[in-house]
Amino acid sequence: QASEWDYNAEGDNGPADWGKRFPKCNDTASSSRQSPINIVVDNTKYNASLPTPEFINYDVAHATSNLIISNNGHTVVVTPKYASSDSKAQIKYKGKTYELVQFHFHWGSDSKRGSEHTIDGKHFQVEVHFVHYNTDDFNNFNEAKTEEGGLLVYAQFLKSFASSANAGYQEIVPQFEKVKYKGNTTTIPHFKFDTLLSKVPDRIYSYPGSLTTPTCDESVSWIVNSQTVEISQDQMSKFLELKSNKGETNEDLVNNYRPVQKLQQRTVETNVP
Ligand code: SG7
Ligand code: ZN
Repeated sequence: QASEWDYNAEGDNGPADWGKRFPKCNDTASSSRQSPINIVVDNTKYNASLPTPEFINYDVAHATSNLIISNNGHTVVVTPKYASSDSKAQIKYKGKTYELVQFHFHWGSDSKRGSEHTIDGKHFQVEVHFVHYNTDDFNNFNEAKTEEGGLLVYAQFLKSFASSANAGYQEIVPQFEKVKYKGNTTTIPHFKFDTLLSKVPDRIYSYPGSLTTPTCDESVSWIVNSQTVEISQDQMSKFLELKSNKGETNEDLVNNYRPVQKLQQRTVETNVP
């Protein structure tokens, strides 16, 4: 099927072939700015005036709002559905305001893989993406998604290490069994999203990039938090029960990360010397 793509290196629809049907996914032009990338810490540039992202309403749990969790076959996406009077979660960064539209996960079958970004070649087992669009310059996510400066994605690495469950992720992960198959959806109560993040301010990496799935639009300002959050092995095991299809065959939804792309002419900035 022409619109299909997957993470399978062996087939014809895997990351190395995305560019054939989705030309923006090619990383070969010197001007290209594809994501994810490997962050080489020694090559990052300290910028003393790089602002710390400011999280707005990440500490609010709306009593009347729900979150929709769905399995789209590529990941599990969590989407806030706000009541009109609710204050929306936002990030302020470099003078622009970005509204959170959804967050989702990339993960691996073991601790040596799973994250999309790598730091000095090292993967983490899970990377969470908090996807925001620029509400100062665009009317909605779809208008912003193809445009330079349109999106901001904040990346948080997770590792399964702790023996006790992470309370923030415990709001979500036990619900995975209700969205085991592609197309499954459920709702849960709104909770405070700051419980999903390592505390800020901290060392961040900031660089211009793209969406990491087709159509790979080069519209994303990436902020990668260097600090990891620990979840329990039991919580990690819930990721590994998810399926990428509707249940007719047994296809695990796992290793849903794009390989790192060429840095080309870009510089990764950091806020800590
Ligand atoms: C995941 O990553 C989903 C996509 C998302 C894509 O496959 O979260 O979103 C939905 C609603 O399915 O695509 C346009 C978009 O947000 C790429 O996002 S990412 O670059 O942060 N990984
Ligand atoms: Zn993502």
